[in-house]
This record gives sequence, structure tokens and C-alpha cells, in this order.
Amino acid sequence: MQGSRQIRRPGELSYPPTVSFHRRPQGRGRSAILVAASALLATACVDAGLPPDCDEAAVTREATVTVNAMSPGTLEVCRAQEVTLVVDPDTDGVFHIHGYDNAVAATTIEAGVELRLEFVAGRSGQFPIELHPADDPTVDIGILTVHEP
Ligand SMILES: [Cu+2]
Repeated sequence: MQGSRQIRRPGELSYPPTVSFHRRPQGRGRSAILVAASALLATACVDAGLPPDCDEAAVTREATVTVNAMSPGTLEVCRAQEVTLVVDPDTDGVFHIHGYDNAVAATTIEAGVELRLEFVAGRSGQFPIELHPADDPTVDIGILTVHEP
């Protein structure tokens, strides 16, 4: 992973991060299938080096979050992609992509309430994904990897 020496100027972030919540219906069948599909993609990109959809302008990644883990554990995208990250929490807390705060604000999650984060992956590198439970400082639950396309 090459180091990023990009300088961020004020106002450079052209897509303000957006956040939306909606209560999902009971039953986890659909999201289980999506998570399985994401896991397959993650496996594929280990072989290829880059995510298979690296040339797409916009991509969606979905992850389930429990009290101490995220599944899949690694989310892979390519720099400059518009990312929709769908978080399916089984626990309460604050979801935080460490070092990516300019693009994605730390956001409260609630068990059973799907969180949809939209941001532009403006910086390449690897960024720890953390869960901050109300009663505990920090749990590392995964990694966001932003590849150079
Ligand atoms: Cu954090």
C-alpha cells in the first residue's frame, strides 16, 4: 500500500457524507444473502489484488456488526469510488472508520436499525473500523482497505 501524501484543502470534499437510517423489516434472509455475496467478493479480490468492481464509479458494500466483530472483516474499495456502506448492526454503539473521519463521521448505530453511509473514498490506505460501545472504549472490528485503482 503506497503512502498517501495527498493534501486536503478546505472544501475539496465534493460529496458531503450522508447518513440515513431506516428500520428494516424482521427477518434476516435478504441481508444474509448480501453478506454472503460480499464475502465472495472479498475472497475474489485477494486473488486479483483489486476488487473486481474497481472500475465502477459507485459500489456498495454491506457488513454485519456484532459487539466484537464485523462480517466481512475487511471492506475493499478503490480510491475515488462513491461507496455506499450498509451496516447491519446487532449491537448498539458508535461506528467509526479510524482515519477516515473527513469522509465518514463517527455514527451511532442501534441493534436492528440498518445504517447506510455514503462517501467518496478519496484517500487510499488501510483504515481500522472501530466500534465504540457505550460502556467500553474501543473495539477494532474490521478494516477498510482503499486500493489505488
Ligand atoms: Cu473510533
